[in-house]
Amino acid sequence: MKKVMTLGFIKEPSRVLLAMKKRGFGAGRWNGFGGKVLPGETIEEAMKREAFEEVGIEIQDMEKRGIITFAFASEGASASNGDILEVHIFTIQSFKGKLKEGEEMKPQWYPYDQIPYDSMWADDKYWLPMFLEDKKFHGKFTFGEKDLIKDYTLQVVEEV
Ligand code: UAN
Repeated sequence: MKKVMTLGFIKEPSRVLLAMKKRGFGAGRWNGFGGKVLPGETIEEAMKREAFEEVGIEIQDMEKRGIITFAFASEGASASNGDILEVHIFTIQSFKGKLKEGEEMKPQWYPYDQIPYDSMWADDKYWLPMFLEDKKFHGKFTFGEKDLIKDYTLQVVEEV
């Protein structure tokens, strides 16, 4: 089944906000914040809702920077066999409110040269550097057993 998801990062000139996922799919990994788009919601509405629920901020300005499709080929992978996740990745350029830790996410700033790639999804080390350089991109990653990448494609694009 295909699930459409959002993933947002707040980026400053030398640091980026990551969040530790405390429960559910991807728990124990640093990532952006976000989640599933609900029926009747636009992707942007879902990004705003998740930002408020997970780290307590009200997004005022954001821009889509990437779309990555994840396929899970093996039953040993984290999602069910055959699942496709289409993740829309946003940079959050301005927001209101104070960042807070919630039940699902613990936010923390990381300097660009100290990103904890070993505690993130295996794909992040491929596309997050592009994101931090303000590139736009499309990608597709296939995961096999133990959440290892079996193959991938990743391109810089003019328009997301
Ligand atoms: O960065 C990610 N990598 C990510 N963010 C949300 N989801 C569901 C993600 N999945 C992966 N790799 C499978």
